[in-house]
Amino acid sequence: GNFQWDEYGRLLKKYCECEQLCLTRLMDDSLQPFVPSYHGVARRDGQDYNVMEDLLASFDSPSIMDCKMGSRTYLEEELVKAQQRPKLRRDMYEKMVAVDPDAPSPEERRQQAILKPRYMQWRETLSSTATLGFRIEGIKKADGTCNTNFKRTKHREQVMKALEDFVNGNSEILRRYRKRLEELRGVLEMSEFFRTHEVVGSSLLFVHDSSGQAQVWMIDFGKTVPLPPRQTLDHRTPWVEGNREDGYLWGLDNLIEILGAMLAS
Ligand code: 4IP
Ligand code: MN
Repeated sequence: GNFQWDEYGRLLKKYCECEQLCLTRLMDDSLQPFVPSYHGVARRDGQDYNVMEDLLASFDSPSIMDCKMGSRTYLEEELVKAQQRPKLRRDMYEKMVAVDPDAPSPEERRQQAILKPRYMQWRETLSSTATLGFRIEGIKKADGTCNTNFKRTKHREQVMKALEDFVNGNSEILRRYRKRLEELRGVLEMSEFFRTHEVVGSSLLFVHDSSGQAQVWMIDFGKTVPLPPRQTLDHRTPWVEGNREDGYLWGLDNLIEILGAMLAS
């Protein structure tokens, strides 16, 4: 797969230059406590890896959730590429019909293929990405159950139900997650890195265990790219093509608000 571990128990993730640049910069940013420590590049059997802290190492049978943040899951440059030289994706067509046989247009059906932005946008509107600015990608619970079947988890109530199940109804864990997310939001609003990068396809990793510790980290920076000099984002303004806004903080606001509503009920 994509991951290995080294002799120190650190995580080896298949090398990506974009991710290397981000992790390197993040080590010198105020966001450092919210990302895995980065330990450089290692080579194994001819393959390069980024070496980072294994965030699960200090947990005892952890429960884990991956939330993909933002209102857009593909880079603007991928949109430009798809316009300049369209590449038909049969694999994405197949993933689409597996979820909804009626989703392809007549033309897509004839081609048995679709463009990547079209697939990504379809995934965004099917899930909560377009309406809430984040989506649950997967949950693995301490009891070993694993669920990646959240492609149609779209509405606030569905998200709440999934979160409730993730914490087994434990409101103390929910409270700790909310506190950590509020801290993260405060740091994001001040971070130089965050202000100057388009953050797409990045996730928040939620981890808790029966000892009661509950943590959240930012992970996956394969599509987090620096903006041109002097350009900045607020991460809340709605995206229109060209403004490069990613909706990350808008999604985090919604997620925090949802946790608050769950705690109030
Ligand atoms: C996947 O779709 C995810 O969106 C991937 O994003 C994306 O990788 C894949 O694009 C796309 O097929 P499903 O989740 O519906 O399977 P992530 O890596 O964040 O999970 P990219 O390359 O955009 O990061 P392709 O082009 O790699 O297939
Ligand atoms: Mn991811």
